[in-house]
Amino acid sequence: MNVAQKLISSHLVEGKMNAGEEIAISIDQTLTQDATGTMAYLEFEAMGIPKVRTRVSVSYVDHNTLQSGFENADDHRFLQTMAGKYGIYFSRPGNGICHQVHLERFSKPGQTLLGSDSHTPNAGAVGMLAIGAGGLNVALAMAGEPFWLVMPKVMKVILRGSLKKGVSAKDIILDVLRQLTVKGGVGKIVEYTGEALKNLTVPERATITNMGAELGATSSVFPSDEQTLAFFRAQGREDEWGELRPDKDAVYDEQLDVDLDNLVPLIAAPSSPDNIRTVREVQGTPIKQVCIGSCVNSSYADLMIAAKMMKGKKVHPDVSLTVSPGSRQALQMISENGALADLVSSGARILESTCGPCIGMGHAPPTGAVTLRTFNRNFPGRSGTPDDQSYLCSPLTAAASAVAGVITDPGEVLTEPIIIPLPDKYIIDDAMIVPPSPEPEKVVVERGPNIKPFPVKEALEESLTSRVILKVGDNITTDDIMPAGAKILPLRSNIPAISEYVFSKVDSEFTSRAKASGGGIVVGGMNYGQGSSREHAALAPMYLGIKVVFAKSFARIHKDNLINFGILPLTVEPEVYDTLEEGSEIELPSVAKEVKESDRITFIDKKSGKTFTTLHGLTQRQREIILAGGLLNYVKYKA
Ligand code: MIC
Ligand code: SF4
Repeated sequence: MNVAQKLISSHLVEGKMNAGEEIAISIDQTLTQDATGTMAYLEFEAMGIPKVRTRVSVSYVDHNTLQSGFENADDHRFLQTMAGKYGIYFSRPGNGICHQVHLERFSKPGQTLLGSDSHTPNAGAVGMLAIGAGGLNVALAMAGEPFWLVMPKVMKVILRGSLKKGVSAKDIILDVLRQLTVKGGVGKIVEYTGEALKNLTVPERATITNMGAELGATSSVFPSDEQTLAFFRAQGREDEWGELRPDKDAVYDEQLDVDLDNLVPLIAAPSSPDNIRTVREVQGTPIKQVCIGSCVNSSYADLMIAAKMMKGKKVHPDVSLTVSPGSRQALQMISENGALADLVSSGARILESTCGPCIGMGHAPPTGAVTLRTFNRNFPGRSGTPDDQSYLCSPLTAAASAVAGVITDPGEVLTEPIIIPLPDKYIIDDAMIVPPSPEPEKVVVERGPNIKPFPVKEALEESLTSRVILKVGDNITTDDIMPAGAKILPLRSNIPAISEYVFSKVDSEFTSRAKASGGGIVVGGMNYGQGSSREHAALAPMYLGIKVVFAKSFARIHKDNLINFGILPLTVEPEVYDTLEEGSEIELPSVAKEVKESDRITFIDKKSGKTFTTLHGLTQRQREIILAGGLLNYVKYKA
């Protein structure tokens, strides 16, 4: 078996490990972050279970920390008191980004992790099976339920050779994205092997597994080997380490090669993570902003690289450089060894250890400006500036460019490679992680006025007639469906309020149209709903009465979220997509019966009078969820 198969088989509770078949796996650990966590805990609370049934569950606060009003502060209190009451560790605001802290302090080879954030596969760097999912799935996992997924194919990525001057782990994953695109990982686990692994540290591996989310992959994983042991030793967690390697004769479904010897610095140009160029191709482009940080490149080593590059130099006067450390540990390390002073004296603006500019929580770039980010997503407008020109690159490229004021190939300015060895010992201080309360019965959950109950849907109607109120193209992201940023993110625990912003960046009239017509249908292209795991991108449309989404194909997490909230995701052929128009009235004459009994759904375009049928592709369990009107109803019904 390969590593992915070993992880799945040791957690398999239902189904067979044949690619494409539905399976259920037991979940050892969960993580949530504040932006998805408030909903997830409200959902968990509704299940009436006194204590989480996982080995470890952690609630992080890292997305919403601006506290420009009472909303975020209320959410933080809610999350902390919920954690205390239900047996969950609480990582306080300021302690770091969930994926970075989880890797440092909680990850464990051989275990499974389900997180309500799409970059949860970050922890695959230590040989965990780490998967991103909607908050409701995570809530169920906390309640001890298994997680259902379609058994993925396993793709082997062989890393050969070694990294050269100016090239780093970020360039490896950018090369994989170049080869596979943002759709190339759908239905797959990407497993890394090859001789280059012996020199790749865990934080470097995490950069690679983290951005597997951008491939659309179910997860990404490395074996647990000597490098993993060195990391656990340095984290003072040697006893948590365990070995996990593929068998010598392990079989894989697909294979891809990356030759590190020939790799050059790469960059994702606006506005998709797979729009890959060499840095040289865009070298000399003037920039106005450089942001170093986010869950993909904010480790101690990443910050050290930036500090070494900036030492004795100044940020170019036209550039604003922000640095957001991934964790308090990383920040403590660079403050104690003096590297922070080098960054400060270079003119870097040091931000909190949070997601910050990655999710548009402050530091939006100027109008039309080029912003260079070590982040993982450059979807249009995500930075907070509607016409942003956002590029993704490594900390090496970012720092070299911050000094030059133009996009710069770090290989050309460095005289020798910068190598940051794994420290023998990280600073270990878990003071900002609050353990569950020893007296949970005494904890009172605090709920401010921003925290509203979540809406629930009725069972699926026998027949449906509704209008197409929006038609969009390929690769629509959940940032398009339910934007984030400093204005909207604080409303994550208030569905009525946040639903005012559904598709607001794509079509400012969407919500009013949905309300006027009592709901509607959305038509999308390929890879509909890529990106974030935010269930709000399904929950808020459900609140507005969206009943069906037709698309050429769906991204995994979003499709699950639609089903979880009773919205029927129907895949249609390109010819059918072409005939569906905004304003078309669509009838699904016997939708409930067909979901129940047939593998096809019939629908009629009332304008043209044409009748279509499409395979719904739902598993038995998904059918029952849709019929019940969503996963919560289904679980109640089962109970
Ligand atoms: C993101 O990177 O888009 C987020 C914000 O971390 C999301 C989660 C969310 O929307 O709260 C994700 O990646 O799942
Ligand atoms: Fe936070 Fe950005 Fe990572 Fe999402 S991608 S978890 S917003 S740092």
